[in-house]
Amino acid sequence: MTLTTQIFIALLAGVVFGVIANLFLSQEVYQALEKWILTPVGNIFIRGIRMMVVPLVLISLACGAAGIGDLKKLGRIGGKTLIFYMSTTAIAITIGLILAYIINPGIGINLSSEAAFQSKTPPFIMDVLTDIIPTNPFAAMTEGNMLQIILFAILTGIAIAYVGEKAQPILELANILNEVMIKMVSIVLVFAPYGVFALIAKVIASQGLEIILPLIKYMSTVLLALLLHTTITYSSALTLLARVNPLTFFKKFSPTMMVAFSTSSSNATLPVTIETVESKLGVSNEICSFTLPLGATINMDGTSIMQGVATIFIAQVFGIDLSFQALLMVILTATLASIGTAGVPGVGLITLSMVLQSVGLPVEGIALIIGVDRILDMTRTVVNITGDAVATIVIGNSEGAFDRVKFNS
Ligand code: DAS
Repeated sequence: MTLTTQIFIALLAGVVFGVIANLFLSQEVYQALEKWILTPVGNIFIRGIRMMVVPLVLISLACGAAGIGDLKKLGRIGGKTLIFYMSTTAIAITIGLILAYIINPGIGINLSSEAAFQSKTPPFIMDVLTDIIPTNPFAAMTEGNMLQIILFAILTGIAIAYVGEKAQPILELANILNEVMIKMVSIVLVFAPYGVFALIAKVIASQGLEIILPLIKYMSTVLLALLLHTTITYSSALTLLARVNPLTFFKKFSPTMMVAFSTSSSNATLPVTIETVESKLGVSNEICSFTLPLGATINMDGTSIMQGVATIFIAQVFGIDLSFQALLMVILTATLASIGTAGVPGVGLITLSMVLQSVGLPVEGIALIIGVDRILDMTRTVVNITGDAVATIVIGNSEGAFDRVKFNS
């Protein structure tokens, strides 16, 4: 049985158990169950996710940035690719945030009493920008100061690339460590069904079925934002920047989208993405072999949409109003987090804890959405790889490395 199936079953079992506990269990019996089973199991899983944040973001960002470091070799192409990826990611988060404020998925339940959140005045934006530079990178890692870790990792990666051949052993070590980190994520995710069961059962038991509607609204907001970004942003880019028919693109790319949906992994889909964009959509191998592997690592528009919506949902559930400055911080952190999100299942949830921390939101809020995250992971991974393919066509066209006849055949 696949992990996805296990998580679905755990989700349903958790809902059923939560309803039974809410309606039929005595307070004493339920409190004992919560104290000895649900809370510890849920905390173990959440702590396992949080354990991964610093090493995963540090290493995968350094590797991703080292790939960006190829800019020196690819100059113009690399610069265009980076600007396109970061721009569409920022647009994606903005769509997610706007939709979240229109739909307000988190309004209707109030867990503010359970949050250890102490509202604090948001720091002055210029202090935030200067504080991103760590005076001690190792202290930043032990304190979990994610913006400082992100900056240090990106600079390290780019420095590795610019040192060139001599730094190759360090890059190889970083890539190996990245694989180790990704394996550790899959080990932590083995515990996901138990964690999902405990967390969703506890939420349903304490909040009753009223929590279901906000969760459905949360999922709908993410799915609608993913759909809008794919149909509006990507179709506009294909039409205006590459002057091709988006319908032809989606028709030819849909099998690859199905692979991404079923694997929940940009990395696992990458070989199919490259083959499709090259042989069916007509972009040269020289462009595909740079933009697509880089995109699978640093371009996660779907993930950033989830992170934008989840941040608003969790803030609303805990009764916290985010300032405009805090929203800018969410856009900055989620854009940077997307560089550090490896293209494997569930990583977007791990880097979400970093986005929440950056605006001082309780990371416990992840417990509310973790049960439904797998479904969203499948859909956001489709958007992640679609964004990579659209960028490749736009860049290929601008470089005269795009066979329009093949695209339209
Ligand atoms: N599943 C990841 C991917 O492969 C994205 C995520 O976890 O958000 O793109």
